[in-house]
Amino acid sequence: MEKFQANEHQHIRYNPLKEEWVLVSPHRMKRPWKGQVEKVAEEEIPRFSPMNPLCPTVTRPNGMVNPDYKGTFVFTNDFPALLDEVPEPDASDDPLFQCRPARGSCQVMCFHPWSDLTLPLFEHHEIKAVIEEWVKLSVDLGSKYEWVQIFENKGAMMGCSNPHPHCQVWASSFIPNEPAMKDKTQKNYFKEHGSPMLVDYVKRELEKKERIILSNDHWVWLVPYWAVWPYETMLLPKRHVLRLQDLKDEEKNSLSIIMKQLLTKYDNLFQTSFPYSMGWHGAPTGSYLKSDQTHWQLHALYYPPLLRSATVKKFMVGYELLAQAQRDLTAEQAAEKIRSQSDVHYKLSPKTET
Ligand code: H2U
Repeated sequence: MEKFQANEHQHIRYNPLKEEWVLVSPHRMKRPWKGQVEKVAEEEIPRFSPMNPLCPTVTRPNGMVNPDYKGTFVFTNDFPALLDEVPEPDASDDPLFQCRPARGSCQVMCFHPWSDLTLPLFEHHEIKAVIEEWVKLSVDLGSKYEWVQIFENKGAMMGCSNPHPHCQVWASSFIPNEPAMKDKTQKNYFKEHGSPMLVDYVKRELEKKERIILSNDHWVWLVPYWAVWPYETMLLPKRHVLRLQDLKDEEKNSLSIIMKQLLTKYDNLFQTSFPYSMGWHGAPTGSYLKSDQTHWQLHALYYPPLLRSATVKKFMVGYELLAQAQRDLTAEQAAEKIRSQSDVHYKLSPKTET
């Protein structure tokens, strides 16, 4: 029998953060990737439109007028999923009908006044301004709520309703499922090993060098060993950092640099404005600010849906919905493909300007 090779033979991999397995079937990738890209005609987005409720000076449908903002702009979501003051249900511990009160606040954050600009085409100082605003929201909302979820849905494919560069922040009185599971697993790992799981993980990945896409003095961008989406990645600090607000100024500067490189490579992969859902996970806030959260490590997650081209996406259906996630391309192959992309954005590359 042939010797096992991870890039050839099927196997299952474990995600210690979520206690989940993923089926990897690289033999289905027999056909070598020829790098062909199906280009899609990119929609012309006006820099300003009086009809776009995220643009400066526009009156939103609820009658509120946006300021003539020049950098970032944050406002309370006009259609929030979480409100702060609402009647509360009685807590129920019936094992089949458990219920708890939920309070919260939803914010929308515009990254820039221009609708036709995406993050990889921002200047570094403009990305840094976005990072500073994330820190501010994390501090302000975190003083009141147990969890502050910063997330960006980019592209119509991810259900984003508006091309204007923006993200959302939902803060809640409860820790949602994903971070709650990560809290448990990181706590257990810390108890057993005496060090934070993701700090150890980054050290091991830096030694192995199989899934690293980019790294700089302070940050590592990699495809996690247990990635589920074809081009799923994680962005982690090299130092042990609990929350966004704990980042030093030089770490925020180098985050803006690696984010620009990361998003440029993503866009170059299929020569399209790469759709994704991204977000930050760090130690919980609110009442947790007073307790020891050493087991946590700050990290960002990027979940892009694309599989083979600007139009062919991966569907999490069938086996994935009913059994467990499955992928063909290995995490190592995905890392190699992203790594090999140019650091010059395809829209700025002389080749594509003809
Ligand atoms: P998405 O594109 O990720 O859906 O984010 C846009 C958010 O902006 C969305 O949650 C809010 C929507 O509720 N919004 C307002 O609060 N006011 C508006 O006038 C338009 C959109």
